[in-house]
Amino acid sequence: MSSALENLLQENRSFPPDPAFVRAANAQPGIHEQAEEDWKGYWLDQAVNRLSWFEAPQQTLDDTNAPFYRWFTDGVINLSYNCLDRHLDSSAEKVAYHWIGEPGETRTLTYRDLYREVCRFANALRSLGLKKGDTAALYMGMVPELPVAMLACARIGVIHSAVFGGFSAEALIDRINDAESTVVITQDFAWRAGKEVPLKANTDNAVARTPSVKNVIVLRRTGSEVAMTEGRDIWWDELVADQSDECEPERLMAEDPLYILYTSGTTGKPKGIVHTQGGYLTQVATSHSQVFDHKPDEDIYWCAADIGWVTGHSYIVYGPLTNRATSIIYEGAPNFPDFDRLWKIIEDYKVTILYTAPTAIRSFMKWGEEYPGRHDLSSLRLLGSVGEPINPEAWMWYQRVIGGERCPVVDTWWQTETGAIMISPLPGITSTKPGSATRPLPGLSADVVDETGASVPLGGGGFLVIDRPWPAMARTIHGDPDRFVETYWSRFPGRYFPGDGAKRDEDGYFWLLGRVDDIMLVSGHNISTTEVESALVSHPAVAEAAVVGRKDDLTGQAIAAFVTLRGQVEGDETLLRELREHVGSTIGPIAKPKSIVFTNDLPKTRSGKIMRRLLRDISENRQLGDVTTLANEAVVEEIAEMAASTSSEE
Ligand code: 6R9
Repeated sequence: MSSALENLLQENRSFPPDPAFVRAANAQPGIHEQAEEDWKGYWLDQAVNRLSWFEAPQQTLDDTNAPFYRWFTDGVINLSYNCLDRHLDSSAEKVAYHWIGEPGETRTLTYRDLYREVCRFANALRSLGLKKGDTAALYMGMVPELPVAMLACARIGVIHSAVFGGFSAEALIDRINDAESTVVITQDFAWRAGKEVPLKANTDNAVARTPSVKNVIVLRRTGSEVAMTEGRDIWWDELVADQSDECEPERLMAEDPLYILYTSGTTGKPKGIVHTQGGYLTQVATSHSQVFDHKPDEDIYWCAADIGWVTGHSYIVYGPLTNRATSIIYEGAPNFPDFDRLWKIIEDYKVTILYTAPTAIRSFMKWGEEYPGRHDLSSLRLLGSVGEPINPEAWMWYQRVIGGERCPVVDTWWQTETGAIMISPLPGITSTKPGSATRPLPGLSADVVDETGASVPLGGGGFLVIDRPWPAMARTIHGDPDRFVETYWSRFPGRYFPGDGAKRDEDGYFWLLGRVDDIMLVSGHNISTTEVESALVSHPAVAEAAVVGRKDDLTGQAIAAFVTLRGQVEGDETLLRELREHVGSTIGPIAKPKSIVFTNDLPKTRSGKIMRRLLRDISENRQLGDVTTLANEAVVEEIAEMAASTSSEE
């Protein structure tokens, strides 16, 4: 960015917390200020009070080798103990997970059940020779055995490296080789939208090119036939059959590695983000309690992300179990067998807290209100969002249609690298504004800076930075510490640069503006994709929009928009002109898209983020007229093809 980022979109709606909610909220007014008085002490208090340690830490932050920060270094802990053992006295029969298979079967795992399964599987891993410091790749769908495998690794100090079950064999190969995993834990097939995804066959293809792998453990999920390689492949059920129900948890140092999780961002080889034990669990447990206002004896909590992403690691497995939650895990697609699957689950299980992504919310909007309308959603009391900037219109729809205008909406900004939620409302404290993640959580600090690193005054936009360390921060990139420094710590020395643009309004609220790589430069103005997309989505005909800057002789870059429409709306010349005018009148003539393409779908990463880079390529290689109305099958097909062929991109 050559100058600060334009601040185009003004959003004046504001929702103060409901007094009844405030009275009972876990996080009470004043907590930000209290934490700020001694932020390191605040985090030590959270660590000691929320977690069970074999030896409680005395040390807070060690910054002697910055940016390789360390937290609570003298603490000794085991995360599976924190998630399981310590709940057994009071809550052995409490449900940890209600699991719903895509075809319709269900399972219930109490804390005692989960404890037993984890111990047995941990013993099984030990029986294969795995020990502290080894790495296991987990390539599974949304089955209870995935958290079981993660916790079993954590129990014995094995580092887990989960690879999203939607990834191809290629992506799996890179990740196994980079982490040098010695075992792959997978399943025969996974259910997805009524189809069987061949995880074992993909694993076979991968393992042919991953010399470190000695064993493959295979869970029977669908029961369809798979090839098993003698001496290498072992059925999960046979492996655990003779194992003991007890397994002594390993005493680990707070800074021992817990897991590696790969994120590719926009360019290059995937980065193996390394998280450690004590600091990670401290911040994940704290944020889970504060942001979702989670009450273990009252709530039915549902984070509808995939466990293979960081959101699932932190907010399906480690945070909720540490906080003794009862959670939902649903195996399959949200539109299977019909578009109301999620709403049916919420009604059936009386879910009180729902955490999902803007991309899902925009799909729900596109499918129409009739589907949530078929179900009683009155059990819900809080809604969360994560993964992308949430457009104000999607926020309002979520709040009204799903939340019945009674639930606070928490838009949570964070990353694989941050480990836990960083910027978010606290539902008993913060007045929310649709589209804003509001402000850093207690104990955390962030700023918006220009390219020289100077803080941008309120009302302006620029680069988001996190200007001091936090407990759940990534410790390094596996095998490439130089890249860790280069990617995150070199642009603004001493501060962490997440790669996102942001602005702050006059109240100091943060508005996330997407990846800085996506920012457009039109006639000398830096315009964020998010603001133009939000303006488009605020038109009643539009369900979803992606905009990119494409080369333009006149203006440097011109704004190219790709738009999907709601329900049965057809795109034509009239609508196209209307949309351009709508953007012009919402945020200003400078932001009017030069071209608009109506498509049935947008290319997304496997975690649901729009892949603008692909659209940019498409826009620059095609002669799109100044104003294009085409529902061009060729373009759309190409979008889909290109998206599919880059499946190794996160
Ligand atoms: C948790 C997760 C991280 C990137 C991040 C940002 C985008 C996530 C957001 C958001 C605006 C939010 N992002 N949450 N942007 N508002 N509430 O998504 O991790 O997959 O590593 O992605 O996602 O661009 O930098 P990850």
